[in-house]
Amino acid sequence: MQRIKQWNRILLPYEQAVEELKVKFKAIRNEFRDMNEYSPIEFITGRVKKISSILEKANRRNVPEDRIEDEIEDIAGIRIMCQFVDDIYEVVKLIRRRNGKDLEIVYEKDYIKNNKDSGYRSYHVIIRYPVQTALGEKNILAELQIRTLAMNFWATVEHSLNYKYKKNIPENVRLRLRKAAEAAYQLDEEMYKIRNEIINAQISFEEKSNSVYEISNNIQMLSLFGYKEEARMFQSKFNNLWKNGSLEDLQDLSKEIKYAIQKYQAFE
Ligand code: 0O2
Ligand code: 0O2
Repeated sequence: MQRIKQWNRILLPYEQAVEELKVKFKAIRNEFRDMNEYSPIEFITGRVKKISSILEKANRRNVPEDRIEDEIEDIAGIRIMCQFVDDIYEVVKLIRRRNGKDLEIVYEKDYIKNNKDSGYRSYHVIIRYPVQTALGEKNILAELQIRTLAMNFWATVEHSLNYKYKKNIPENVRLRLRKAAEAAYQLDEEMYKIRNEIINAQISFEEKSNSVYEISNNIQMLSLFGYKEEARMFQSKFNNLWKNGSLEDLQDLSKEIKYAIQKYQAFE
């Protein structure tokens, strides 16, 4: 009982750190949203490890109780979920920019480029984080896990199966989990490709609209300046390109009309 009380006291700054870090990462997400910009952070969760799990991990790793706070790095854990793998590296950059300011990076582990045997993928950053307590500043270790929604789905299910089987998952299930991890990786890749195709299609649509707008305006201008024959000729060229022309064809026509306007202006 006394031991639990003592641990509850030890864990107080860890709870404070988790709350503060959640607020800080949520603030980053909200800033992007307020600027109407895409946020690399989808959502954040956090937890303080249960006392029983801390002691079990310490026991498994032969860590004496007075070394637990220095050697168990994930007593405070923050999980940052992203839509795409690229977003994970954006978040890592954001964290690195804060290194030496409100946190200190101890080390990083890239389980995306080097996934674990289980199939686990995520990016881990171990930080030292200062917490202001009633007794002064306390520096604690915290683990930031950054992963995509697909990685999180896989890790959550795998973690609960490990719990169910008390870490003795049958070999055939382990194999299927590895395959499922590969499927989650493929899903991340495919969603990223689809997203990029949509973004590129949007950019191309906007550029096409801009060219069409420019061409129509400039043809009208030619007509207003009295170059009706030329305006008719460009209008007919434009009518041919309007439905089937490529973006490059439209941009070339737009340049041609602008050049003609400059030429006629020079004569006036
Ligand atoms: P928002 O704006 O709704 O995303 P809290 O005390 O609320 O700060 P707590 O108690 O840790 O945080 O909550 P929890 O259950 O860990 O979830 C943290 C945030 O993640 C919550 O949002 C959840 O809505 C969100 N969340 C959890 N799972 C998912 C998920 O699968 N998809 C999405 N998109 N969000 C999820 P907030 O903090 O209320 O803010
Ligand atoms: P929790 O709170 O139950 O998630 P280890 O000694 O292998 O336990 P280590 O060396 O401290 O761990 O760090 P590691 O391997 O970098 O990862 C620590 C955390 O990453 C784990 O915490 C998990 O949250 C997550 N993780 C690592 N490998 C796997 C995996 O194969 N599957 C899943 N689902 N998660 C993994 P804990 O200790 O399990 O705590």
